[in-house]
Amino acid sequence: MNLEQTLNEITGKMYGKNIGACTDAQLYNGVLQLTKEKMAETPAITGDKKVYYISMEFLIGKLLSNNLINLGVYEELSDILKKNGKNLADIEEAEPEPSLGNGGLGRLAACFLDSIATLGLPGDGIGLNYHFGLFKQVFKDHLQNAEKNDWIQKDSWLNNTGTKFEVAFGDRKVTSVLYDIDVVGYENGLNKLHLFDIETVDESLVKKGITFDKEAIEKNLTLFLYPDDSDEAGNLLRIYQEYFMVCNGAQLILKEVKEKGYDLHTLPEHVAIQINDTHPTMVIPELIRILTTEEGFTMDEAIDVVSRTCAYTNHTILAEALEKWPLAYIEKVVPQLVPIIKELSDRVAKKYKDEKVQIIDKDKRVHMAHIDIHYGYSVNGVAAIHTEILKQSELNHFYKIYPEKFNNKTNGITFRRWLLSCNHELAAFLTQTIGDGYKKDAEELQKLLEHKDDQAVLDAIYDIKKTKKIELVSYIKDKEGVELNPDSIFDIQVKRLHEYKRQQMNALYIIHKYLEIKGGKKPSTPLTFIFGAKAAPAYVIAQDIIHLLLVMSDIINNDPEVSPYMKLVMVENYNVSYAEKLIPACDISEQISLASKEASGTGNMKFMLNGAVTLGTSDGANVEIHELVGDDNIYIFGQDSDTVIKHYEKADYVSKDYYKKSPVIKEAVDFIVSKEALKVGKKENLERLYNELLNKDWFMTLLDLEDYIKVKDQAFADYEDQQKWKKMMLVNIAKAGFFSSDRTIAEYNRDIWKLK
Ligand code: CR6
Repeated sequence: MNLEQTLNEITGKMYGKNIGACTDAQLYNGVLQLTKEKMAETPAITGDKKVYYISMEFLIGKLLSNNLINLGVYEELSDILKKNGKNLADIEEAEPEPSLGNGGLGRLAACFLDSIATLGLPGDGIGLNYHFGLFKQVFKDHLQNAEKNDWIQKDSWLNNTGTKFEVAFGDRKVTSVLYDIDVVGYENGLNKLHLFDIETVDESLVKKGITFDKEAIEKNLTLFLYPDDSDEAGNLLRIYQEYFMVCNGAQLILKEVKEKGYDLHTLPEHVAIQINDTHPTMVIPELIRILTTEEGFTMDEAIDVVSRTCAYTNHTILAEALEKWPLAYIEKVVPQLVPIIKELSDRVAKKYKDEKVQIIDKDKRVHMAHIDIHYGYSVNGVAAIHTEILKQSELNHFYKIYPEKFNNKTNGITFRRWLLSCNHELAAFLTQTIGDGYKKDAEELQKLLEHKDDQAVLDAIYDIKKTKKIELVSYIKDKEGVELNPDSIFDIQVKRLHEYKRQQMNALYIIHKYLEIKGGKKPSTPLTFIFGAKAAPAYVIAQDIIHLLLVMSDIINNDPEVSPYMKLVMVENYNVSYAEKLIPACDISEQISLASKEASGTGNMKFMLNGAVTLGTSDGANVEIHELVGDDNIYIFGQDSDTVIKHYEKADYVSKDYYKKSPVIKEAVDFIVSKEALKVGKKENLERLYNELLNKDWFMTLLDLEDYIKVKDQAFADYEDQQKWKKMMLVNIAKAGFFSSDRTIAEYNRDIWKLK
């Protein structure tokens, strides 16, 4: 049976209709079924040794388009649907986006699974199946509201495996259920994403917005990703979730190893466990617990075997994100781990006197990262500069003990999703120009450099950008009700909202531009500023920044004197699907974190690959982008990380000094609490933000603001020179190959996992 006949048979059985008679939603279900059948026929990737990537988040995004591409049937199916009067893009719209991640770390995990399978390496993900995942963002009265994100439908990518495990907590025993999502490599075999759920989960527990009874663990355990942890109950719930994940993960791993007939003493020869940030750290003491209590290992043996199996990736130097759980909390949730954690801590204390490397500190808090570093065999950062900062300052005390454990793995992105799927036009054009070798070997994108002076190629790249801008304009009109001008410059900042990422600095630039236009100085090409960001519900200042952006968009877009020259839109509920529409349409990619604070960033790579030019600080992977494209194809501004780290060490940064010194800064900051802003916005939020900037400004917005304005103005001026801009676009695309997650995963495998 050919693909068309099979699909007709499926829709016939499901709805009693042929393809042409189905609605898009029905067809989505039909194509889902078809794709799942195709995947089930794909051979599993096997081998002597397997990697397990354990992560609290897997921000996988919609899967249909990617799976079809990886299975090699996207074009064929698209044609079949067209023949039947249907459009694959419309059908993709019907897919709900899984809500299993938050930001870069979760998206990275998803890109990695794609690359692991694409490289033909045996490797599965282990995580949780959150029913409402990360909240859905809704704007009301210029404020963010959080609602539950009900993404799981009757038919979905989740397959109930029937596998169940018992998980014992201090105060209760629960049973898990394992759901799997198939992960198919690009023209390669099949791995799995294992998502554990709790048998007794109860969605009806959620009452208003995202509030629920935090103590009803049996019912709430897998409802939300990162439930509010501003109180003790929230913290405990996080520990319940983390232990639930690793206890299930450890049981699954050991079961698979035993089924293959391997002796558990040889675990490191057959298994590598990559610990994605500190959340899965308890897998270390949990494995030790199982091996010593159930498998007859001595403590020394268990510690040795586990330490040679587990590897840790650090994703941040922000202290708030490096978990330190009070021992008393762990005692309450998983008392059985406490003796093991104490044993691990005692062994360290005996060997090393330095307080900075202890596992349990004087205040009886357990430093999760310290467990990973002492009892794992590899510690990696996620971009060159980030790893250097870990070695030289953040984790220097550990680096001195274990220099051989430290290594860098600069992040990457899967080109299947971030080029082939989200930008069919560019992918097709690249294939036509340089052949399709780049699809398997991303470095082949460099062949594009041979066309640097080829006018037809330069024009085509520019035209594709225009096409994607027009598509985005219509999408945004539909979704947000704002009319944008596709002939304007699209300047985009999309990422989680956090002060270190400095959306507030971009907002101050926008205020500055607005005031300039009001004063009669008009930009020669109109400007469009686009933001997308969710703020953690308990993060007050981040909410205030969203408020300011929404207030400014109201003021700017409704001012007939200003709106022909500039527009501002903050898109609602920014997620992976939105990113796939925004990134191909971007001219200028905003990567403006305070130097030293963004471990890597991965959005920066996605924008570059799609022909946007980066405006950024010397931070994270921006540094490597800069090295690759050279000074002429990027806009770098602001203080470097050494300077910033010194300011932190000496605590000598005073934002008010910058405010007083610079009339431009003062004018922009004062506008936040001006009559005009207060007429539209809320006094409480705007004043709080104003005070924060003047009196705290932990992430040094005002330090870099003037340079930011100068360099950004230069970028806008350069855009006028179309020829110059087209060449910059071309160089950025051509140099993006390094950021393929296939390269990253090949390095993880070469240096850390060592799978065949
Ligand atoms: N927020 C880093 O901040 C990095 C990703 C993936 C982050 C970001 O720079 O690109 O991880 N860190 O490595 C954490 O989530 C802790 C992120 O996503």
